Amino acid sequence: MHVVHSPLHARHAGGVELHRGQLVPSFESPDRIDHILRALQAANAPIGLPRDYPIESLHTVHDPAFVAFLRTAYARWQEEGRSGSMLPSGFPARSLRRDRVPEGVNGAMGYYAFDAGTPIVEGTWEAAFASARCALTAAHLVAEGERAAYALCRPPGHHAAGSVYGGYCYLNNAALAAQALRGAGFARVAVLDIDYHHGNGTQDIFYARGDVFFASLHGTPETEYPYFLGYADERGEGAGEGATLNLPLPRGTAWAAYAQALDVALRAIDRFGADALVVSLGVDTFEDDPISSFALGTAHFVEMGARIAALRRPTVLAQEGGYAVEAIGANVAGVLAAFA
Ligand code: Q9C
Ligand code: ZN
Repeated sequence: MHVVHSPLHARHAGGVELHRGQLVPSFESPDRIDHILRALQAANAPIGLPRDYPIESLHTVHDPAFVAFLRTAYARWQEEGRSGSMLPSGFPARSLRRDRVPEGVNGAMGYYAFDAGTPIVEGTWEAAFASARCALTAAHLVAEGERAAYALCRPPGHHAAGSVYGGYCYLNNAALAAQALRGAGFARVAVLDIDYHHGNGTQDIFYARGDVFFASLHGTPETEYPYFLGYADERGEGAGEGATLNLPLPRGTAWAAYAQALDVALRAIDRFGADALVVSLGVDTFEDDPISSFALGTAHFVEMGARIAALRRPTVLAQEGGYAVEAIGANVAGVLAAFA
């Protein structure tokens, strides 16, 4: 199975995040990718660079003004004499909704972000755009006839909506891949999000659409990030009514309950009649993940991949989270094994 990877991911480095009241080095670190690459090289997977795409190819799911903000934000920050990580400190919360982008870069940052855990550093744009190109390339490989392709995306994407970033995500790689598959002629596309955290961005992008099904298994938003979306009663709206399926699970969920929920999601995708599948592949469901609370072991990721591959749909897998760096390679390779 083709792996698409760009070394430009490493340009996104050195960021800090607000974590339990402290500024700490970002859990979403470049060495995650080194570990995944090593595991995939050991499995003899063919690894290639992403193709070139113009910035406009991001506008299939993202607002052009939002993309321009991400592209120019760090230069604007430097013009104000600052360095290090950009983090927002004020947000248009429920009582401040004017839906107006402030002129200054600090206000604009708060307008577009939804947390103080997603730093923009000097190389963030380059890395995020390269990550999106990995997903687009994987989608086009599948459109050209590959049975499956894996985009080694970093930074991840599923928390980013059309004009909102957060949760370590800037551009929504999985949504870009799903939309590219639609554009290539797959009439019905399903996104299966198995990251520990709810894929609020992907859900939002496709919420009112009946042609893209979104199914997600995740830690319940009652206690888990991103807190405000991912409840079971979110089922889509308008033409998308019934095309969103949320399966929130309690902290501590282990394989037996997880596997049952996974089968519910897979049956729904099958019933939807998906012509192609995008998997938001987070492995932060691992028992030793430092910021998550499920209890899956490395062997369970192999079983997970086998069940997903049994859907027998042309499949793009895009890397999302996973922060237990020592195990991330084995866990990702475990899911991918059934697609090899
Ligand atoms: N600072 C993904 O897995 N955590 N994103 C906020 C700790 C944010 C996870 C509290 C977790 C985002 C792609
Ligand atoms: Zn996650």
